[in-house]
Amino acid sequence: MNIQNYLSSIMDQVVRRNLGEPEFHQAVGEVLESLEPVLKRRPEFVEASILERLVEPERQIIFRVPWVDDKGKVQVNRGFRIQFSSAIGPYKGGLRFHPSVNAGILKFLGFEQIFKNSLTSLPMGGGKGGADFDSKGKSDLEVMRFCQSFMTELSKHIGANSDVPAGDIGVGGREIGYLFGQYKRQRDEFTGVLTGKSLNWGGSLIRPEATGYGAVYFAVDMLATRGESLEGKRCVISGSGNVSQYTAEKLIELGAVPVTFSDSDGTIYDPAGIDREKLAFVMHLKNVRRGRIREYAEHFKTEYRPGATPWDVACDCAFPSATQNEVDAGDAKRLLEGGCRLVSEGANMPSTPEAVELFQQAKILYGPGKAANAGGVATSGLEMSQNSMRLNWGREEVDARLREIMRNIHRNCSETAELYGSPGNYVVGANIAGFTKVAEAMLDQGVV
Ligand code: NDP
Ligand code: 2IT
Repeated sequence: MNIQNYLSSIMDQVVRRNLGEPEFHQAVGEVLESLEPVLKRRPEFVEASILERLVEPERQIIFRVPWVDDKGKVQVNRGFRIQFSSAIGPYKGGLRFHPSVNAGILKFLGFEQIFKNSLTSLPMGGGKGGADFDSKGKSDLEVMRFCQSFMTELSKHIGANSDVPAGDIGVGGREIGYLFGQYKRQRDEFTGVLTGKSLNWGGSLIRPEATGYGAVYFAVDMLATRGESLEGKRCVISGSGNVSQYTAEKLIELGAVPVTFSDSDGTIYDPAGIDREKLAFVMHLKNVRRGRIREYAEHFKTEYRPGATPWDVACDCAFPSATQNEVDAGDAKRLLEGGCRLVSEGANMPSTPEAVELFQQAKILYGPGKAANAGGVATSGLEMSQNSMRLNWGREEVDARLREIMRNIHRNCSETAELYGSPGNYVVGANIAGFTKVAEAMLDQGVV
């Protein structure tokens, strides 16, 4: 059989079955493009229709989330959980609360999560969920009532051994607390059903830091292949949430110079560099006061670019850490022209296919999200282990495990890319390595 025709027939089917879901088509397309060489070597995957099965979520749950706002008015949101693949472990993946959330976006995220989780080497399947809820401008009590209503339905479908959600955009420590409280109340169970919990009720040290730290560790390992380090490198970061903040923290620790943060309103550019003190201001601004990044520029008297992204700031390294498709072909060109030689993706699918193509043509170090940001979910896996054992590891132990996991992901992606004839191509390496383990598990488990 002609593998290319086979792959396009699968893509056609995905588009037909999931009309109007461009992000999902994009995520599937990017993976399928990498798989030709592995399907040639492993015809048993084609015979067993592994791909046809893998692109169809095992289960999709969509539910109404009614809640009462502070004025006493009933509001209704739509909640989702996409249980994509349980081939190698319980469904695992975050919850996103953002007005843009829809089935297609969560399917793209759930699909990516399958391969990312496989790369971590921990036993976790892929899933994602969330709601089209906008927490901006909502009071704590409104957020709590929303979370309680959301969990009232979600709790029927998740469990410590079946599906373990965590945070993502719009879901941080505060939301995980409210969600966990409601789960416990409904099920009368104190179990590790969510990760990203607070430390004194089952959370893991380093989980808040893990995605950002991991994206920087991945950058360190990519740079090492060219005999370079992060020391003195000027770095642009997008977003100013969880991933962006801890990316900056680790960069500062390693002697690099972060110079930007952004949010959906604009970008701050601080040519003198964001240091520990300025980062503490951002953490308080974003995590406690829940304000806008513009205030950084007002406070530290630096530049604020309303409506802009950070990609036209000259840099050595870029860490896209906000959202999908935030770097397009024009942005990629500007980054390359500004001297950027490394992109490590803290966000999921932040670069469009055209941008990825440009990075690869320019032969810069390009770490795709499913490899570079896997540290977050990996540390969620470590939180699950600690919950099962009912004990807590120390900070250094968890960080050492995270470091080791990121090193192994880097090595696995590199070696796999080399083995399949695309040395230095972390996209091919991540897709093939992540896929092969899941495909083999599916073969072992029969037609399910
Ligand atoms: P947060 O909610 O903490 O922060 C999100 C940041 O991105 C905010 O600054 C937000 O700005 C900005 N942002 C979100 N959506 C948009 C948009 N449509 N346009 C412009 N800016 C936007 O989320 P996280 O830091 O947790 O997540 C960031 C990215 O990292 C996401 O892609 C997520 O999927 C990915 N990720 C997260 C992991 C985790 O452990 N948290 C793990 C792996 C990946 P504003 O406040 O204005 O909305
Ligand atoms: O995209 C992701 O990997 C996450 N949002 C983290 C998922 C998790 O289960 O920790």
